[in-house]
Amino acid sequence: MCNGPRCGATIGRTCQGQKKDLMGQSKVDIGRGEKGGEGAWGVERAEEEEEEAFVCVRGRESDWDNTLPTSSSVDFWSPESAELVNIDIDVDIRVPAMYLDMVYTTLQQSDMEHEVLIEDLQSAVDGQMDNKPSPRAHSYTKYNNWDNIQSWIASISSSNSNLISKQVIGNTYEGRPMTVLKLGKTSSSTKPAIFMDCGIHAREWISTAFCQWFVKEALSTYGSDSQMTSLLDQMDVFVLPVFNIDGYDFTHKSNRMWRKTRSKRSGSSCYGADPNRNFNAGWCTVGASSNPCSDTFCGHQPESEIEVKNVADFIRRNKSILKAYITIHSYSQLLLFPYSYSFSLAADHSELLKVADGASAALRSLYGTRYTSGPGAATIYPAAGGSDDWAYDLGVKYSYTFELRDTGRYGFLLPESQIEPTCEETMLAVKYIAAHVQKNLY
Ligand code: BHK
Ligand code: ZN
Repeated sequence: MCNGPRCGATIGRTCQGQKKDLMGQSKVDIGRGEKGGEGAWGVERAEEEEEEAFVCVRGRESDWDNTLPTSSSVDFWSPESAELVNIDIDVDIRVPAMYLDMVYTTLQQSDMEHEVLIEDLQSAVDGQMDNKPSPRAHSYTKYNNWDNIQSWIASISSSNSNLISKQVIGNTYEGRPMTVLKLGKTSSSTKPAIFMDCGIHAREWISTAFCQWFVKEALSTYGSDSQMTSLLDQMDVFVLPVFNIDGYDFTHKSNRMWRKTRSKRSGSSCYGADPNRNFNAGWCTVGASSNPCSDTFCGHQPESEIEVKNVADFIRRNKSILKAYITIHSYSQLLLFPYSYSFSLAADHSELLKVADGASAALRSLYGTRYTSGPGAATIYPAAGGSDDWAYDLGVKYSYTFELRDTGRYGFLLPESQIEPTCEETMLAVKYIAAHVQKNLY
């Protein structure tokens, strides 16, 4: 119930019975810096369809009363009032529609960074009230949050039990289950297999969208697409839909630009390590940082990140059947293969390059999207501790890192309207690699 001191006259009908819940929603879509970083402020235009349209914002500022003459007209959610605002704390306010222009202008004139949390409070309120388990259902053409992906994992694997099964390979640092989906026609004999993961890096949302798309496509084209049918008849494809679940969840709830895991060790105030620097492949020798606050922190030791250890253990356990390792990142439109930790060419360099070039051509055939293929060190930058190098050195020959769309126009913030074309073209490349693997089992 709305029982705060400001419930009633100044807040109006929108708040009635809703204030606490809306606070929860106000955590969506914010992108703040790390502790001690520059403050962020937020406000923007709301959908002014109704008088009750508001925006909800979050930010930091030290001097509210001086910089925001409208402070008597805005609703402080956190802290509870303008007087309680301090340096370096987050400030959430709700701005009634009629004050939007004024507040927005003030924020711009005083050069305060700001982010909109809820553009249309009324629809957030309406959405909350329709009593569904999740306000935003799973969709293949949207960036689903972890809760929706988790429900999707449960439902897709139970509704297609002839072609799909699931297996928890361990929990994340924060205790979320890491579930691998196994796609393939059930067979009495052991089948060779491909392992694919998405979402090693939390902010690369198109990556995570691709694994869901792949699973859907595999299930829906088995029996009609001859290549998919043959692939799933002869091989199994293990899909880890979200590798770095804690980080992914954090990008939905707190910081859209988070990359690393969310582990924490005493001795540093910073969180997480880069999972793609934490594999035991030339670990931390190049292109990685030993500073826990860095975005490319290699971790305290190889596989210090539980997510990395869980995946490495799974791959080691299945080493004898795994013929290909595919990891999906974004962005840059690259198809990389070993090595990244060294400029040395892989023993299988020419075959890996030939397959990568073929896959890139297949991808390009759909919408003309151009990919560059090559070994990681020479094509992007030398970087040790990557999953593809580690899998390759373990003996998984066909080891590839995709960097999906785009080349920087939107970067990590690729619009949802590009999910479908990106996934469709990427399917062609992945299927090209899979077909080669299938024909060249070793
Ligand atoms: C790929 C493979 C091995 C090492 C590094 C990379 C590049 C990748 C990274 O880990 O820095 C780029 C990236 O996340 C953006 O997706
Ligand atoms: Zn990445």
